[in-house]
Amino acid sequence: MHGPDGAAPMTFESVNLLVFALWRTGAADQEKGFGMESKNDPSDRPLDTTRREFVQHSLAAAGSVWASSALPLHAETAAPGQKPNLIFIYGEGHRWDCLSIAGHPILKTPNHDRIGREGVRFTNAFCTNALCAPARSSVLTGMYSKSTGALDNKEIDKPLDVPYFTDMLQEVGYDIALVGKAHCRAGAKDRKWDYYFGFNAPVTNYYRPVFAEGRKGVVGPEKTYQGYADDVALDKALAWLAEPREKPFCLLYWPQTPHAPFYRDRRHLDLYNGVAIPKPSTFDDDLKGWPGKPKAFIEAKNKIGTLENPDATRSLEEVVKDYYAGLVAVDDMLGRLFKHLEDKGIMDDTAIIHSSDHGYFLGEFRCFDKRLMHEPSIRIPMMVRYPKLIKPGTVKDQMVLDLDIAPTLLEIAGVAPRKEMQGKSLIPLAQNAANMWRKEWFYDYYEYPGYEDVRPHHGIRTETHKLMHYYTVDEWEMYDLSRDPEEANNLYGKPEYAATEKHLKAELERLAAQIPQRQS
Ligand SMILES: [Ca+2]
Repeated sequence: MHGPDGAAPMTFESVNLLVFALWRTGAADQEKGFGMESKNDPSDRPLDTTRREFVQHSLAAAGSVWASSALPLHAETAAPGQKPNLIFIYGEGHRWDCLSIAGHPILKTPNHDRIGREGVRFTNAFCTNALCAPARSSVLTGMYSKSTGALDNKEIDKPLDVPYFTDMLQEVGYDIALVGKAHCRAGAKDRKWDYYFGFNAPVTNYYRPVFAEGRKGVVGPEKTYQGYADDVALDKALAWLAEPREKPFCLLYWPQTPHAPFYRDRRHLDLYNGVAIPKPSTFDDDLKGWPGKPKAFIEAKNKIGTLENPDATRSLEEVVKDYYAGLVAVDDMLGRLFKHLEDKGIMDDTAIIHSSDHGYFLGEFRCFDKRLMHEPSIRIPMMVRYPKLIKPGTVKDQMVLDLDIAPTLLEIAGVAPRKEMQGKSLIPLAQNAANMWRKEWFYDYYEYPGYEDVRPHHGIRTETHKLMHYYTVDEWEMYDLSRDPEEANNLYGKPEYAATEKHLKAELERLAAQIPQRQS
């Protein structure tokens, strides 16, 4: 099956998108009296396209992942002054399971939990490139690394000439701010933020942090501050929020904690003393030579206790406890942020989304950090609280991506996504109104050689399986996640799984070919 240009093959993803689009068209018809029952339909709002245009858009885009948000469904529907405020809390390497609402046995994260308890929590959320700078570029643009050209943590002083969703919000009257760890192309300082307080590095000094501050697109020199880095940033964010304004705001609060080197806030120096830290079942796989793992995995310099690494992960207990304590510090900060919103009486007028740039290995296969396509590295939290659109306590298990964040925030603001965006708004899914959703998705990682020497790889993740290819050395990993969620048993090359392997390889090739490659 081919798209109208005769070039790009129709894939599961694009078929899903097409059906998704046609379903939305049905919703449009309902408004016009064409029938099709759809209660609680998120599309029960003015639409700016006719059914004919809709189908044309859908067909034109069907052969490409560019189609993801190709449909101008919600071109500015809200009148000025009625738009909700938006807060995007973007955790740093925050694992999906490190929330008490996700059942964590040790961590207490009541403020994070509140977002999910009073909103929606997506239990299968993923990043598409588990590395700081490319992930941050992807959430700002709603596009894969391959399409933004921001592939790795290198060349981060280079501007990213793709519109951010925040640029689009600003165009329709939002005050926009980025506060905390930027660490993306140009540090995002090339944008005309109404307020900017950030740094463009993996991490700043935890106790004497260095930030640059700016207004209306003019950013001043870096200055050193006293205090725990993200507390300093939050103070600045709260001061900005407290300023009188007529316009709605969009605040990106992006803490750096708990990024290595894992320095804790003073009040958490003795947290977890005497607490036993569970050891992952695969922690001792190194002693057995990492059974089934390819050389590309084994040779990556991301193992706890390796001397080469300056981030000083000396023991499992140390790295895990410091990481947890960092997340507790962030949780405290969210409490302060929410109190501010409540004191101002705007908590329910503000849509709050929480996610993370990537996950984090905490001793699985003796690894720390991220980059690899294994579950601890790619799974992230994803929660949205906005009671005007989302029923409290909603839990969804469909696979959602970091690419979905930009279209989601745009939809809440009533702004049409760019057609180049490759994610989908999560709002229909949260409202149980998305009867089709992705069943598979593409992952890619590029940075090599470099820090940790994780070889480039890409892969496909379905609801039950994963196939990874380290394509520069032609090594593979394949897992049946439904039976082996810890990815301990590499099935690649085993004759009894040949059919699965063949199918996943074909699907991976098709997904990879769909995503436009930007020459950066
Ligand atoms: Ca990161």
